[in-house]
Amino acid sequence: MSETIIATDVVAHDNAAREADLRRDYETLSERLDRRGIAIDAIKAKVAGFGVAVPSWGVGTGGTRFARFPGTGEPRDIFDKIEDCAVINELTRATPTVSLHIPWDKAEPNRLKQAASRFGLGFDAMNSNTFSDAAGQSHSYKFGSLTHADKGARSQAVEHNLECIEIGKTLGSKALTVWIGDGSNFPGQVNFSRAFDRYMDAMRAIYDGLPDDWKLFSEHKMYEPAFYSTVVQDWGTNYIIASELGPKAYCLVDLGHHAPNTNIEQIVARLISRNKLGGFHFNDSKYGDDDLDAGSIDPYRLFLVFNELVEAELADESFHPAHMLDQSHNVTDPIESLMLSATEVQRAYAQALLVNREKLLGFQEENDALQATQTLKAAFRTDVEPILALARLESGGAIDPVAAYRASGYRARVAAERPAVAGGSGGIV
Ligand SMILES: [Mn+2]
Repeated sequence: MSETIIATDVVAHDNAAREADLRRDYETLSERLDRRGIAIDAIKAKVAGFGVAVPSWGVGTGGTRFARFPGTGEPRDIFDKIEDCAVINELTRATPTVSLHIPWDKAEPNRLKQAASRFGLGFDAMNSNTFSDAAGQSHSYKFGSLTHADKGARSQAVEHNLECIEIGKTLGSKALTVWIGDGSNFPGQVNFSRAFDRYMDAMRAIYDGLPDDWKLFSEHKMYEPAFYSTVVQDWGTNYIIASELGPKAYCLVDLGHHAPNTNIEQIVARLISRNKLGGFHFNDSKYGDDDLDAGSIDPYRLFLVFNELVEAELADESFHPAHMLDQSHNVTDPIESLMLSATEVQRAYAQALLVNREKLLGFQEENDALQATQTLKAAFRTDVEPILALARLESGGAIDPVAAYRASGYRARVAAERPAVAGGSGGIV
């Protein structure tokens, strides 16, 4: 039995005030779904089995190029971060794993493993960092890492990725995510082809160090920190990388790493069709890589992405892409944002499970555009909150995670234990 951080009586007390209403709402929804031929308990079981990883860097307050306004009780180190992640999972029962970032979270691997297993947490993909310089490293990444003109810098970046794999082996991780900040700020600054050739050589060296049961995720991003060109700029380049590296290499899609209005769900479908979709970094955006909370701006787009994922899951039971949140919390309590974001991702999944795929196929075959799109809308419009809330309750979580969290006084308690830090590690990848 795992330890809990939030007192169980606090959660039980908050749940008790909401449970009768929840059960009535669930019963009503059950009747409505029954009329559509959908068994609500089967949807609930799938939702209960759905997990999304929390990034260790997400529990600290984020910032912009202009400023960072620290919150209270911010985690001082990876062990505080793991406790914050445990709180998120305790209340939502939707985030059973943590994704680490090296070197930010570097600590003795067995201590990390113990700290997480105390709360029943596991580890998701390892994330390397060659987009900023760590203290004491020989070569700077100011002008690139895996694609740097200098072989010494490239080798150092490869070695760092191999070290992340070693740490991950002890932790029980099964994937390495590589995102590089390499690119250029001026036309002519780098040669596109030479930079990509160097990237592929470096990635082949990392791929060769990957255990057989691991996956290598490459993550594309169209701009930032380089503002004229990035080396892995879009899904096309990402697909070339994953295809050429081999069967353990997959593409990772960060929802924020595309131009505004890009049809991301179509990119998802393409990658699925070639068995190269490795996983997601969920967040939301309005203008660029805004790293806003998942589902906060365009929940319909999140639903449409899950519509593709559910289609793939129904066609192939072994289809299990990695799910992780990757967002920056600048004006909210990161724990509250991450709890709600995990719930939003679950919600999109539940709604996508409600799509009547037989009807949809019929409308597509008949070229009935209006009814086809209404079939999707019917699923999206369904308020699945009672399904999510009952799944949480039955797994030992909170019917209303934010209410239970606020009632627990956790933030005030850790604020007293953790002195405020002016800088602190943050970061968005
Ligand atoms: Mn990302």
